[in-house]
Amino acid sequence: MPITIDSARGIFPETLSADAVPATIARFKQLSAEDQLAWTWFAYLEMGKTITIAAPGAASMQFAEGTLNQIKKMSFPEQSQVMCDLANNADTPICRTYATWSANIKLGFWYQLGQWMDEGIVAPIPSGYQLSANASAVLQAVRELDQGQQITVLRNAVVDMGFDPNKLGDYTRVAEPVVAPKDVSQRTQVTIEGINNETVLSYMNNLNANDFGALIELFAPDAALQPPFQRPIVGRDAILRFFNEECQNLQLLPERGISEPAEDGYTQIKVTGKVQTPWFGAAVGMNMAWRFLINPKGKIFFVAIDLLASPKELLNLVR
Ligand code: ECH
Ligand code: GLY
Ligand code: GLY
Repeated sequence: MPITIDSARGIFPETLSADAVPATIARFKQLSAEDQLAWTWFAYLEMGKTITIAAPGAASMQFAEGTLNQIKKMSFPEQSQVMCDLANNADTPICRTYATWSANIKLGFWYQLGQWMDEGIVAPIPSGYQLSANASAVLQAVRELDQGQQITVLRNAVVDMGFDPNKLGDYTRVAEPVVAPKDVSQRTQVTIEGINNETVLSYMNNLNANDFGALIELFAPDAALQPPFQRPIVGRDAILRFFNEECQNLQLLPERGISEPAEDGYTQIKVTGKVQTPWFGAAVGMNMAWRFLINPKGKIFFVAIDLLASPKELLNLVR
C-alpha cells in the first residue's frame, strides 16, 4: 500500500497524547457563556499563583488596539455583552474581527482585558459569582492536569472564541509581523539521544532559530504537519504560513528518539522532549512527541506534534 498522509498519521500508535485536553475543552464548551468567562477567570487566577505570563509585545498588540479601545469606552453591561458574544461565537462586528486574528493576537487581546478587569476598567466577573455545578467540576478537572496541559486548555478556549472563521468567506488574516531569523552566532544546536538524522536535527535547530525559510526546505512539496489536537496542515505553502503566524520564538528541547526503516524506503522517527512557549518561557515545559515520516530523499513527508499524557510518555519509544 502506498504511503499517504492518512496512513502516516498512524505511525507510532503507542504514543499516548493528552486526551484530557480535548475532553476538558468539550466540557467547557457545554457551559453557558457567563460560566465560561467566570471559569476562565478563576482558572487564570489560579494559574497565576504559580506561573507568570509574559506581557505580549507591542508588535502583536497593535492589531487588537482598535477593538480594545472600543471596548474600553463601553459601559460595563456593554462590555459584559461583548465578552459573552465572544464566548457564544456570535455574529457581531467584534466577533468577526476577532475571527481574523492569529492565536497570539487573541491571547494578547484577552491578556489586556484581564488586566483591565483587574484594574476596574472593564466589567469584572461579579464578586461572589457562583459557578454552576458543571463549571465547578470542569474547574476541578483542569486542576488535575499538568501545567502544559492547563495552558493548552486555556489557549484552545481562547482560540475557539469569536465568530467561526470558516463562515467569514474571503478575509485577510491578521498575524504578528514575522521576526527575523536568529543571527547565526545566536543559534543553538540540539542533540538527541539515539538520533543523528540530519533532517530531524535541522528541523529542531531551524525552528528554534525562527528560520522558517530554511525550515520549509526540509519538507516535501506534498508534506503535512499535524499540530497537537488538530487536523494535518497540508502542503508547503500552508505549513510555511503556519510557521510564520504561530511558531515564532518557540523553544524546542528534544531529549531522545528512535529511528527505524518504514515501507518504500521511508524512515520513521519518534522524538520526545520538552517545548516552551514565549508566553511562559522556562516556567512551563510541555511534554511533547514528534513523529516524523521521512521520504527516501530525506525530506519530511509527515510530522505530527503531540502533547503527551504524562512525563512517563517521554520514555515511551516503542513502535
Ligand atoms: C480572562 C477572563 C475572561 C475570559 C478570558 C480571560 C483570559 C485568558 C487568557 C489566557 C491566556 C492563555 C495563554 C496560553 C498560552 C498557551 C500556549 C501554548 C503553546 C503551545 C505551543 C506548542 C508548540 C508546538 C509546535 C512544535 C513544532 O515542532 C511545530 C509547531 C508547533 C482571564 C480575562 C479568555 C489571557 C497565554 C499551549 C505546543 C513543537 C505545532 C506550534
Ligand atoms: N508574549 C509572547 C508572545 O507574544 O508570543
Ligand atoms: N503557538 C505558539 C505559542 O503560542 O507560543
